[in-house]
Amino acid sequence: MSEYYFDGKGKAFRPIIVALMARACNIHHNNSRHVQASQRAIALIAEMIHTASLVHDDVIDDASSRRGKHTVNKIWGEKKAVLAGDLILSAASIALARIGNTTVISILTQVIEDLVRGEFLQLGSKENENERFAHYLEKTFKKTASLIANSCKAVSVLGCPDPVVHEIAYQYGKNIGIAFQLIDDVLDFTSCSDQMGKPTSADLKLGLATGPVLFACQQFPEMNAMIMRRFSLPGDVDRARQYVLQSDGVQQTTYLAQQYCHEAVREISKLRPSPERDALIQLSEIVLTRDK
Ligand code: GRG
Repeated sequence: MSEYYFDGKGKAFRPIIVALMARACNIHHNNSRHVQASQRAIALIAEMIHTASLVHDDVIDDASSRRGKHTVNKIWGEKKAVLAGDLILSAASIALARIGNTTVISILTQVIEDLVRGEFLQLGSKENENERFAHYLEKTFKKTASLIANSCKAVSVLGCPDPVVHEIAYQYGKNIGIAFQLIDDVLDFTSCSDQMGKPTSADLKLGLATGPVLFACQQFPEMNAMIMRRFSLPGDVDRARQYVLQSDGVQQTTYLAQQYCHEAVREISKLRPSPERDALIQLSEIVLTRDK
């Protein structure tokens, strides 16, 4: 059950970023093979934490499909899915402890707290319209960007003693992570289930108002009541979807993601030139143009 998602079918977005960031930082310092092996372990640990959170997320959302196949909870039931997620997280913790660096341990355990707090933020909603967007961005950071930001920071800490480099790595990961989630929220409206490997309009069905809805609501204030009742009345999901598609919500969310990507590029450009730094710049383009 724990091995089920390690089938090479995920995008491996996090380990790719982490491996590139490690090499981009290593340009600033001469590193041993031992350090490089520890950085590689961080890339694996990041994907393991991600996978554990997907398994648990699917239990919370009662999801039936992911990556074009049945979820762990759908096949083996909720109890075993929770334990399978725990087992993946345990394996990640053991691998993290083996690296033997307490700074890196605290950086990556912060991610686990953020993931759980992000999930709690998603369970709640803000009644005050002005607080909604800040709440959404905080949830987005905690659920998605923290893992990328802190894994980037961890490899920079292992690879180079300069705190300026650590901050660049963190800021790149944070900005690219927020952009990644904003586009994820756009794709929930614009992509089809076959492409995504999971049902679309899933967020509305879960009662969630993401970027496209929050922007659409500025144009169509009548959406407010639907947001407040978490799209729970019959027809709410379809109506909200129509409002979003008639509004500029998708374009505005994409524009916001572009701003975060620009910021990520501005940060990473402070590192010394390297092919890996260029790849990280290119990756910001891929985040914006991806369709799954
Ligand atoms: C067990 C660590 C742990 C956490 C529990 C359930 C929970 C708290 C957190 C959920 C976090 C979560 C699932 C965030 C969504 C992040 C996201 C954008 C997932 C999709 O990532 P992709 O597109 O997926 O990179 P692939 O399938 O390519 O790996």
